[in-house]
Amino acid sequence: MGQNATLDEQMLHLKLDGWCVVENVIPADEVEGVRESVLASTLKHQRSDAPAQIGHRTGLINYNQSFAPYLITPHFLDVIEAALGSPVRVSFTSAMINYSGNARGNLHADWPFNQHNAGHIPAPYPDIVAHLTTLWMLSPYTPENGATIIVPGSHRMETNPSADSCSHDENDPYPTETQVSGAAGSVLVMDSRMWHAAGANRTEEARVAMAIRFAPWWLNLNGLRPGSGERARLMKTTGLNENEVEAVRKEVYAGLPPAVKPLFEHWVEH
Ligand SMILES: O=C(O)CCC(=O)C(=O)O
Repeated sequence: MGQNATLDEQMLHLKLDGWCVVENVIPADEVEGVRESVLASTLKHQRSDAPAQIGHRTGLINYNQSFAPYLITPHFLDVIEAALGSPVRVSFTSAMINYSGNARGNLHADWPFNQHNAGHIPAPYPDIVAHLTTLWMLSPYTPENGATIIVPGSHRMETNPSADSCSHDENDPYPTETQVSGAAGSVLVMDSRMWHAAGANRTEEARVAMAIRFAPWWLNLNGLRPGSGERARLMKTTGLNENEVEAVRKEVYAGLPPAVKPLFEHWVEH
């Protein structure tokens, strides 16, 4: 489903199946520049605790702003706002470099539905769209290089493999799973409840991608803020760990295009 799919068609796909692909969010002649820039920043600021065979940088916006103008590509942002209501917030910006030989990941749903996180909506959770995961294909996504595995329709389950109550083992493939291929510059938009996993990279090339997640204005993100009292209390009461999303540095925020700023305003450092 591409740039020419109507918003209604994309929303139906997202509601019924839990995902859609928005094409040409980054134009074909600009995506290589963004890929090389994100790759360089990730290599420079690589998280030391990233899993083997994966280059990872959370809080990417602090290290690289080359992708920022594309967050407001109209035919992309329209989908996000139609699903979550307006105004929306960016909750996570992460770079993910899946190197040659990277193994298949485990099937999971994302924050705030992943039951391994301190901040999670307990399963069984309600059937509402509360968070979107968008995976930006900076390399073309193919079955060979590890295109994301999804289980269409699984967002309408009230649980996921991270929950003790779920009978499906997170390491087992699911019979109806499929991989989402796409051209570089396309974005896979998923309901964060949807069961998904990284595919195995059986090529010689790295698969370069970003995970940019979006929240509606009403979702509490404070548990992700390093040093916040709410985060400390959540981790203490659940005994679980939580992702950390570093605040957007003031000078980074000041340099963002004016129309992009509202997406990050809630997370600027105090
Ligand atoms: O790398 C992928 O294809 C999947 C990434 C993923 O599972 C995630 O960001 O939650």
